[in-house]
Amino acid sequence: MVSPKTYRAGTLKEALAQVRRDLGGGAVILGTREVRRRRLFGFGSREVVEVTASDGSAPPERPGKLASATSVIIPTASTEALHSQFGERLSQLHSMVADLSKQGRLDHLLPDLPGELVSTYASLLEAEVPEALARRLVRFVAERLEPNELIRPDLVREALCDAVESSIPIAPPIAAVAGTRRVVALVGPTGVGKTTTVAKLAANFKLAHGLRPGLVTVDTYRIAAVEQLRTYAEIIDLPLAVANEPDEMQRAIDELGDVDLVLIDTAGRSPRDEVKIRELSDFLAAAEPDEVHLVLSAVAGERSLRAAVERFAVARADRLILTKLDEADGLGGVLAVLGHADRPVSYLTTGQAVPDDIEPANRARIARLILGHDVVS
Ligand SMILES: Nc1nc2c(ncn2[C@@H]2O[C@H](COP(=O)(O)OP(=O)(O)OP(=O)(O)O)[C@@H](O)[C@H]2O)c(=O)[nH]1
Ligand SMILES: [Mg+2]
Repeated sequence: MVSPKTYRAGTLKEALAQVRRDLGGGAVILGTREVRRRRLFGFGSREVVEVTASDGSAPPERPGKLASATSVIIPTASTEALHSQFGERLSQLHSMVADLSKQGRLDHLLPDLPGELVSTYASLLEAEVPEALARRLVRFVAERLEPNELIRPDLVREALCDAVESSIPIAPPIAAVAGTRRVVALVGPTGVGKTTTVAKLAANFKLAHGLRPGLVTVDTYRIAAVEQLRTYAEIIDLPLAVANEPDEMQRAIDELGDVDLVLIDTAGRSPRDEVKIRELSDFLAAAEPDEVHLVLSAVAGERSLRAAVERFAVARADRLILTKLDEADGLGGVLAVLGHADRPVSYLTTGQAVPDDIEPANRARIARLILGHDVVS
């Protein structure tokens, strides 16, 4: 075993990330503490978190008192592994945390948090949940459960799942019915999967629901974009119309003929490009859509997700579609954004395959994915 190493960072999460980068998923945490570090040239000092860890290849040596407590294995990125390690190690963690708490070593890191929930807190940070939100979630668990229930991993898990679920608003699937024309537009940043999702939705409404969808594209800036949608239209056997200008929009929709569902694919826009987003809004205003879904990639970080939600507000997006769940490592950033986006989630997409890799949003499923209790398959 490599002898224990020390990692310092501004936050516990950053320190744990360093440990994982350096020692891998099997790393054993031997201790955490807050230290004051003198700045260069003596200008004041700042608080940093120090984590002592070993590579976990053999039982840890005894670095003072902490080694008498049991070790903590940092969960790996794999959700299955996270799940099994989390469950197995939880009871061992409690005794370690109880020890640490007795020594007062965690109090300053996590004030007013019961020691039994420190491992839950750490697992949320591992899932990329921002610290403030992770604290709120574990506090919810602490308030929900009696003190003697906190040592029950099943109850903690259930309460945490409830806490996460309560911050995920869900929209019903697209309300298309035979005989009426429902107009639905997809907007969003570049490359998030709008065109692929339009094709998945169209194919499913046609094949599974027996409806007659039609496609409209306003992405006329790139020939390849029109061709991409045309290819799907041909394979699924759907009518396709192109609108080059906002005032061509109604003509394009009418050109589709007698359809139950009009799916409008739009050009990807950088959330920073206000002019192009406004241009897009003009197309949408002309289409008078019944629903506008903002498509967001689960791979994106919290900041860019937030920016997309804010900037696409002018396009009057009223629902969210989360794509690329199969590619995302941690969904904590998504959770943080959902809590503030004020828009419910309508669909999840879980791969490139048309039409299979799409599912209507389900609160429990999203919560389990975020917490690593469920895997995308
Ligand atoms: N892994 C994965 N890839 C996806 C998913 N959805 C779409 N993609 C892929 O993402 C890439 C971009 O998809 P598009 O549908 O062209 O994205 P877009 O938003 O229309 O892109 P622009 O029109 O250029 O803005 C393609 O390679 C898709 O196969 C998904 O759920 N998971
Ligand atoms: Mg596209």
